[in-house]
Amino acid sequence: MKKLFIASQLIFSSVMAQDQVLNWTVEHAVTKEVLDAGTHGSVQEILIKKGELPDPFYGKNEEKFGWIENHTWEFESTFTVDDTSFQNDFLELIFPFVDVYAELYLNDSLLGVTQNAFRPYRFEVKSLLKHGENKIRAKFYPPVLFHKEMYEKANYHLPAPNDVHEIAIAPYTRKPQYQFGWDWSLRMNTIGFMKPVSLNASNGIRVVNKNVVTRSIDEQLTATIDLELHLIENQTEDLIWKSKLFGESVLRAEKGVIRRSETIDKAQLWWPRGHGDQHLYNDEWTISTIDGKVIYSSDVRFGIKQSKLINEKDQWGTNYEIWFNNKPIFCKGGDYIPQDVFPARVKDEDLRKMVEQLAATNFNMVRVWGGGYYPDDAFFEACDELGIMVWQDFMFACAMYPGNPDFLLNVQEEIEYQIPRIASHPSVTIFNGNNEVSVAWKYWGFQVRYNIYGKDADEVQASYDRLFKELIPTKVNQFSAQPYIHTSPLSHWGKDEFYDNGSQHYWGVWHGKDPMEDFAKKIGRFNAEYGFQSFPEYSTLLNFSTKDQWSLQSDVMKHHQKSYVGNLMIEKHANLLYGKAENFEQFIYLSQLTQSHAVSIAVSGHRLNFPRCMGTLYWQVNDVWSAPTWSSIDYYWNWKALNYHVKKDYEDVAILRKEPTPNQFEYYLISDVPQTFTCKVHFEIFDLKGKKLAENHFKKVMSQNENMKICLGELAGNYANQNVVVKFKWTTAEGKELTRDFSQLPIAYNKAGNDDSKISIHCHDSARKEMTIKVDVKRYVRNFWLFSEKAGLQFDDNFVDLLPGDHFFKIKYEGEAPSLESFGFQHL
Ligand code: BMA
Repeated sequence: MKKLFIASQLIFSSVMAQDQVLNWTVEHAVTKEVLDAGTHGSVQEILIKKGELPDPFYGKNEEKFGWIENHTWEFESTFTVDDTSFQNDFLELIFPFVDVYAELYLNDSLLGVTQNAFRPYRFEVKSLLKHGENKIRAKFYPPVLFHKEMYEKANYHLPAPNDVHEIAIAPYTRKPQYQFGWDWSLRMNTIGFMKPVSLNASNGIRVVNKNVVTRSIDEQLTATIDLELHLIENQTEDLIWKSKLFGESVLRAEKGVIRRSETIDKAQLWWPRGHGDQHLYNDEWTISTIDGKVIYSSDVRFGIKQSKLINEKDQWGTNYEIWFNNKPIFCKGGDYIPQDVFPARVKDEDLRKMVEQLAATNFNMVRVWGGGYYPDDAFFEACDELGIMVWQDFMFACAMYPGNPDFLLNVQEEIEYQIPRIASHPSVTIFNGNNEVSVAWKYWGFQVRYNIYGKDADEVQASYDRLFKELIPTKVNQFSAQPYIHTSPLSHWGKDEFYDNGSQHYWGVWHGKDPMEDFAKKIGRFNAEYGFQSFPEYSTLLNFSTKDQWSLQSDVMKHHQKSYVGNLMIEKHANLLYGKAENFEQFIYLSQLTQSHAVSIAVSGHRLNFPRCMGTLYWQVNDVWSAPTWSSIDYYWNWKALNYHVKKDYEDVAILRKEPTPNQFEYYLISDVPQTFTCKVHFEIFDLKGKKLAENHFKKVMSQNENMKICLGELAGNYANQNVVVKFKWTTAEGKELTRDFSQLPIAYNKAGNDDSKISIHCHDSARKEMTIKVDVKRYVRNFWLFSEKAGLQFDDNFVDLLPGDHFFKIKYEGEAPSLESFGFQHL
């Protein structure tokens, strides 16, 4: 018998006190060696660990991994079941995340074939288990092998433009679509168990999901809620359900769900951050048989809230508004993709850290994009605690999907598990059927490219309707009270009228030929994607390249750029804004400034366009590997310029700037918060030598979603559009003071100036792992970027404009302290 672990959710009153986590071996498909495979992790990771394959992120090593998909791989585990375990009602093998086609055999009997990485597989195996030693075998068929025959015989191939294999079968396969290749990801089609497999013992009932659904909240704040337990098999006996909050009730399951409806007076509601508290109720549930035997018990945390989507005709076109507890909310955030190309490497603490970073960036919403996988509970729990609304896509992206009965049944089983699990979190705000599938079919030339016409085209369209307009919404309604929309975006980019209707993914600059300024002008009603690529910082580059490869022409840099548009698009816009870079290091820095500029002008355009525009989510928050992409936080947790700047653009009470024509600056005070409060604004104007030229202050009563133009011309005489620095200080509704500096210089000003800036360690608290770096600048510098060879440092601020004098950067670090020599800087 291999290692024993206590599973986190111990099934109550099992005779077998501990659930067993299985340890695996895998037979090398070519050499036939038997390799240790641990509790979980892909074949690819096992071969890396063994030393047979190198780090796939490095250089062009990705190319060394393709052969793995041409073989079947066999895993095996031997485990012991003792006699007492057989006294339990159920002995169950639970496979939470099998990637993906695997024939499973227990003691040589076929248990089943797993066909979906997005749902757990559970097999009740008591009758198949032996007293003593047992053996389980899993034979994995990579998707390409599994579908090859069907693919070769098919009349037409479903469009899957991101799948880089010649046998492009991503849409037929229920596993993370980005692993087939994406424009920000290498292809890494993992094979194996992405989470530990365990043998669990339980008695009486087997619970799959526990869920609390808010059905209504009236004006007196009386809420009606449903408490639900989803069971594997229906239970026809009466059961006693004890709840710490709601007392005892005798109930029976119907269609596999035990449900009780309750009311809460004076409910304390859950609100997104910035709009109220994130109240969470804690309950304890116990289920017993009528003669008092406890068969299940669990702690339950839930929130009371209602969200809805309003998507109706209005004066501008068709709106797209998220309402929370009956109030419209302006949504600010970004699109989240998986945190690694290897899902088995992502731990709960990584998910939590990510959500903490979103909160630190002043997000109130995150969109879980449909080409990845459904996040674990730890992600949603952190969103519940930190007040981040979740827009949850179903896992379909940028391809056309089958609609035959087998495929629909496969998806049905996936979503019957995922909908109640995900919707039980109060932070979850809206479900969306897919990413860009509808616009892809209409506008991406699929019919011509994949030769799909007539009856075939009708079939593709009918499959879309069955999946996204029938099956998924029916299940969302059955298992949740969440709003649902079949796709995002509802409107394509391109024609002027598109921007007036529904959700928008604005790709006119990156995928079209629009000028950069259009980010500020082409504003959808809800902007669920828009963005621009940049390169990650030097320490990240060094993780995949050597300095002699630091050029856009090197094979390694080309290999890491997965967008068909290529690195030239970054170079083109960086050159237009800042002029040609002097060297590659400067180009990296300018690429980040260009990206940040693009998103920043979009965000102020979007926020100031309220109420016509009700949301802004930039593409993309994070990365699955180290490469130039649209991310604002790189694979090693380094914030790019974009993340520092968007944090300021997303403040609930913010000062934003517009530049309607070059070198003409307009400042706005804007507030999203529900409180009406008096905002005190103070500003100072300096020349570039640091001499104060003017200052002034004013008070303004701000109500929710109000914005006010700050007329510098009136308040500060003729400095309005001069080459000066404007420093603002203002108060939030809680009385906190915020600051933001703006420079009114041409954007590329001073790029080639002399550099006599100096940095030194000002203080260092090694116990708290905090350090302050002093930066002494002799002349006015812009976008001063302090960086380090050590990855993942948290700077209080960065990419800031500095007047001559001393400035201080506060840094938090993990592990070893960075040395002074590890730091460097860039500025304009
Ligand atoms: C949208 C996204 C992603 C893609 C991005 C950049 O289509 O949904 O599929 O990575 O644009 O091209």
